[in-house]
Amino acid sequence: MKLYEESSLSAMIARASFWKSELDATLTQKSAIIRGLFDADRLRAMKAWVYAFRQQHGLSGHMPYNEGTPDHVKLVDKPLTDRRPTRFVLSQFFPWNNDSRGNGDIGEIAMGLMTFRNLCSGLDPRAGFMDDQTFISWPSIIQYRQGGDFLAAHQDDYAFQCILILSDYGRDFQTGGNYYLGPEGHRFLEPDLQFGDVVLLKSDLVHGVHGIDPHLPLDDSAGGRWMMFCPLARRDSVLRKG
Ligand SMILES: O=C(O)CCC(=O)C(=O)O
Ligand SMILES: [Fe+2]
Repeated sequence: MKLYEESSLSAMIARASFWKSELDATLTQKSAIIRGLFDADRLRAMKAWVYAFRQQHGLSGHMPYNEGTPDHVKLVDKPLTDRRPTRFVLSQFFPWNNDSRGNGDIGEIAMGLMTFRNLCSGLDPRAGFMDDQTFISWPSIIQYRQGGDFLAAHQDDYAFQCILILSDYGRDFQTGGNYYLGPEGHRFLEPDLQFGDVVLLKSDLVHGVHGIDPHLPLDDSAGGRWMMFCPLARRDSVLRKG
């Protein structure tokens, strides 16, 4: 793990070629953490907004993704026999709902992170934005609830993953959290993470999330482990007509 303390995402975006080579060198075998980019109260307000959205709308079933899909929250629960076993609550906010949803800051925060991720991955800065015909990317907020929500070890498809941490190990939950498999084997990353950190992981680094407080009952509280990221996917593989 390599820690960078930075106070401005736009300053980092302005020096994207420096950050690209710095991260290319760092991320081959370990993760990077960028600390200090966001005001904690701003992030807490965003998290509270997402939780309130879920209390108001409830959990939806699976729905096809297209440019009419509403913002929604769903339980993702895939058994150990699945290709990517996991269990968590996923809230998704799509760029085509920007005008109507009034969800304040999510789009703004996500756009900065997406731009930084794109530039450091060697992609067009607007890759995944609404006007990109090839890729689509959208803010997704995950809550791993107490009672054992988890994500099995996996690799991702795209350049690197950029995860905004929205909970505190030791306060919001006591056990579990992010790990990766480095050259020396298993590396439990979560104790090094703080609320507001941005974690960068190269997509071919094997990583996952150990079960969150599995000794506690599953509940509907706002506790547990929270993070935001923006999946980057090919439009034609995600968006379906109808
Ligand atoms: O929650 C995390 O720290 C990791 C999430 C992750 O790896 C993913 O969504 O692909
Ligand atoms: Fe991942």
